[in-house]
Amino acid sequence: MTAFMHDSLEIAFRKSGDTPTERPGRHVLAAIGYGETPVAPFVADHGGIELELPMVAAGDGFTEFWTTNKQVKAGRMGEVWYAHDGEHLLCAGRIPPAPRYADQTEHAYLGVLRTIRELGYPHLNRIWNFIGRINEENAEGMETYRDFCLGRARAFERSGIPDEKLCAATGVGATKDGVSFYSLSRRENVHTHLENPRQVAAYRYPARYGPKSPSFSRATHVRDAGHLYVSGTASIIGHETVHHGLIERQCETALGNIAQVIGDANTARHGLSRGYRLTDLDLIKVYVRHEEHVELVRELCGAAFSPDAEIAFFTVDICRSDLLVEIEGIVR
Ligand code: 3EB
Repeated sequence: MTAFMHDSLEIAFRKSGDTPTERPGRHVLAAIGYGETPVAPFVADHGGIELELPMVAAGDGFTEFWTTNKQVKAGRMGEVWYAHDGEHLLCAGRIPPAPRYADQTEHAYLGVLRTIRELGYPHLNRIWNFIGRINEENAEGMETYRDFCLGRARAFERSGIPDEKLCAATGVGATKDGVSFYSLSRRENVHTHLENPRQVAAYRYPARYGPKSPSFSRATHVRDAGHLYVSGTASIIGHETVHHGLIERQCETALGNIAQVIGDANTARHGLSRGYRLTDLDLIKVYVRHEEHVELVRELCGAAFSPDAEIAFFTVDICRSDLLVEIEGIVR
């Protein structure tokens, strides 16, 4: 149940209710519940931060534990909660249910970008976003995902972060209204952000997908740790959704897109010293729009990934209403 990330940072999926086994010399950076009810971040008794994402139905939850071998400091800067260990910084926040999200998303992201700068961990590895009612319209008739993308893009623009510095991300639905997010960043700039030659960069998607494009790269490689964080990946070729209504084909296309991003040719193109295969991925999350597709997706993923990989499945909406499945993971 445990995945060692490198000497210092470790991420593990655990069943809800399991308390983290106290191991000498390990400190909790964050305990992130993938549960039923949203809980905004707070500093917990273990000294790290805790939050709960509304991502599952009754009883199926789990907790993602982030631990480190260094002392952790946790606190709050404005609306952003953080925990850091001298090398890694985890930030988290929650936007409560609202009639529109652009302004509050911009504010929340500006808060994250300020926090990573001021605490001295300005280089982002990875961001996760969980967006309630993601495919529903806001008070102005704009789809919530597009509304969210608008605020996020404005925050990166206002902070002067160019597209080439955008990191890997996930943007998916949630089971309750409101937006929850968390990020991981580092003190050192040891990052390479990867694109997929089969896909248009998300930050260059044409305007028909929304007033501002999604702000993320397809994967982020962290040189010293040797980790590769793979973004949420779906059945998109170029900028278009392919295989409308066909779950098996969409799942295979998403897996193919990941294989392409992490494979020898693409990693070499980005200057990395080696490439990876689907069987190198771990800490995998699979988001499936329809409950009745989960069994088939579980089979396809079971065949594609290593039998030793941690894989969690969620039934939530995906950012485009024609997408049926999205898959992410980490190579370590
Ligand atoms: C895509 O490729 C599918 O908005 O942060 C994947 C990963 C997707 C991250 C985000 C969206 C996001 O466009 C959707």
